[in-house]
Amino acid sequence: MTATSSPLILYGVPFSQPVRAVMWLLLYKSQPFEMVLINPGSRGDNGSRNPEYLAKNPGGTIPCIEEPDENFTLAEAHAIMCYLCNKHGWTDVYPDEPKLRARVDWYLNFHHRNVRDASLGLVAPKIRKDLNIPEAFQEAARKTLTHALKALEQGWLADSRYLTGDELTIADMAAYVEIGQLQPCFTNVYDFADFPNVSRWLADMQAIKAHDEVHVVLTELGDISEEAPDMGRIRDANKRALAVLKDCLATM
Ligand SMILES: N[C@@H](CCC(=O)N[C@@H](CS)C(=O)NCC(=O)O)C(=O)O
Repeated sequence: MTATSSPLILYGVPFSQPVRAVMWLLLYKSQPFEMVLINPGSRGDNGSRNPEYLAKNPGGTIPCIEEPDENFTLAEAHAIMCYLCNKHGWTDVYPDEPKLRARVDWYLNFHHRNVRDASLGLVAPKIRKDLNIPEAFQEAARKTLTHALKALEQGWLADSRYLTGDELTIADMAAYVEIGQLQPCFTNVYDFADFPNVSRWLADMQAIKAHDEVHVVLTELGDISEEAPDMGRIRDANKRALAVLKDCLATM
């Protein structure tokens, strides 16, 4: 008799951008996993600030993964994606040639406090009213995002199809979950007219395997540009996304 192994656990909610990046990699590679709902910022049961979760990820953020059979947990979306690629040998999306890999790592480091500010400046103020993000912070984050998009437009995406070359990598997934959420087909909170290369890349990314499954939460939530959604709408969008994910995992 062979012992059955427990699947990888991904903690988080589909609305979280870094959680979506990890979900996308796993679905793209058809890697089975189980998603366990953890609410960001909550101290309650299933909250990311609950002591039980803090024992797994002292930083109290989602995503976090756990390999129960190996007694291993890991947080930070980019660390998780690199680990999974290293573990499974997914060199198509995380090349092992040193200079190609370095370009992916370059983007993954650049992402924080640059592209990541898309959420702080444009999405969180509408979705997380409880955080009371000051207008000055929002404005600074919007400026940071626009500066980062200029770097993508004039640098990363000026001469190549994807961020680090002509092949898709985890850098593209990490970037798209932030930038892509702003598009008119989702939250509709940013005008990309000044960024033709970024717009072309956004369209290309929509055709990547598992894009639609990963973004169900945003399709469900819809346009938030005029009116901030209430908690019920956000909860329903997350629920629907989890149901679609469950179906998707069942057919893998
Ligand atoms: N650098 C982290 C950021 C994770 C992050 O900010 N997650 C948010 C949800 S999108 C979170 O867990 N917030 C809850 C909190 O900080 O209390 C990563 O990439 O994993």
